[in-house]
Amino acid sequence: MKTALITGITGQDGAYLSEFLLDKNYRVIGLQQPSATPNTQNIDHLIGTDYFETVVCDITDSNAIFRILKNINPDEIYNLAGQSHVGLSFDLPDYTAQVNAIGTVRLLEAIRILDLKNTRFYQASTSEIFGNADHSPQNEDTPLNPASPYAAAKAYAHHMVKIYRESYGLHASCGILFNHESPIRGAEFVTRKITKAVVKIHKGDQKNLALGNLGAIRDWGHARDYVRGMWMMLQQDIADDYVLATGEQHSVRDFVIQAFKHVDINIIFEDDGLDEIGINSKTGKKIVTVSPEFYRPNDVHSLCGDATKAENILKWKPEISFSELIKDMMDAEINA
Ligand code: NAP
Ligand code: F7E
Repeated sequence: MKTALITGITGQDGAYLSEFLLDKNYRVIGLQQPSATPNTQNIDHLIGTDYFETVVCDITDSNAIFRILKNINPDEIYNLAGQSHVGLSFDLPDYTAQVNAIGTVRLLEAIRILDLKNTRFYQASTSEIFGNADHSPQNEDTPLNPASPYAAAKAYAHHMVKIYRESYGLHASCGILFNHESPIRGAEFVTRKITKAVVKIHKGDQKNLALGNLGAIRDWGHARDYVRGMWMMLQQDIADDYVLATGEQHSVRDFVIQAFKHVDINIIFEDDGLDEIGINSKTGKKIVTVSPEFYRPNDVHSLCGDATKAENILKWKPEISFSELIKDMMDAEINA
């Protein structure tokens, strides 16, 4: 039986990856941030089941990382721990670097110094490292041009993984993942914020949804497809970096329109910039507004991934479409 160590076990990807690996008969050990009130809602259904356990460890604590890696000597490490909110990284640049950049180096150093020769390492890299790229779609050769403290920290980690792979022969791969969502996406990310609000507005529990940059365009996939790709990367004989993406683009505004359709509300947008509003075409009520509060000091306006390399080498392809993603998120919200 193989042992996988997952950092960021309580997050969206940590939970889906755990389910995926347990199905493949792995023993899964998750690192969980210390907290007086642990945030375990995404993994509560796994706690207490066979071959699943969690260990308390903050990714900023080198000694704890060394001790845990020495004890476990895992076959695979998936480094998913992250301060993952791009907007928040502008307020917390120091902490974001400690977790997203140096946290990765702590793990790489532990593997190297403890001489864990059979341990394979996955790094949660991100499309944000491309920033506002000058060509589209983006692939593994696109120059890095980070536009936020989050992206800069992830770009540093991305480079360090390559440096450890080339300098010390570590089996270490970066998954350059474009946005992926699900019913358990954090509520502070735009897709989940929208699906939650749409259901509340439909039920009459909320009047209005205030958003930021409605014109931002993303390549959104489903987290279930992307965790499968993470695992596939670590099954390769030779470690390498891969883009995982759908190659399809939608704006935040489009996501809003599609989500409201699920509750039979047709929404029409009028005006632009901070004055843009979304109106319920039946009632004439204003249900979407724009607030400067949700704008970032610098935003990535458009991202689109080219996953040809993953398709050719890993035989990975996303199986869940954009409309199925929205349906999954909306159905879960309605049933919650
Ligand atoms: P997420 O839901 O925000 O999960 C992040 C996880 O990291 C949580 O378990 C969190 O713990 C943990 N964490 C945060 N700070 C930590 C620390 N100091 N020590 C230990 N654990 C810490 O993010 P996700 O969507 O699952 O994404 C997983 C990883 O992929 C992240 O690194 C993210 O930056 C990256 N990524 C995500 C996407 C995407 O679209 N989802 C795309 C590309 C890359 P708590 O639950 O206790 O906060
Ligand atoms: O924003 C715009 C916002 O916060 C998407 C993380 O998982 O994916 C994620 O980063 C877009 C941005 O995700 C609101 O300005 C408008 O342009 O959902 P998001 P993100 O920034 O793309 C990447 C790949 C990661 O690696 C990250 O970890 O939507 N937007 N209005 C808004 N965004 C938020 N959060 N809230 C709004 O009200």
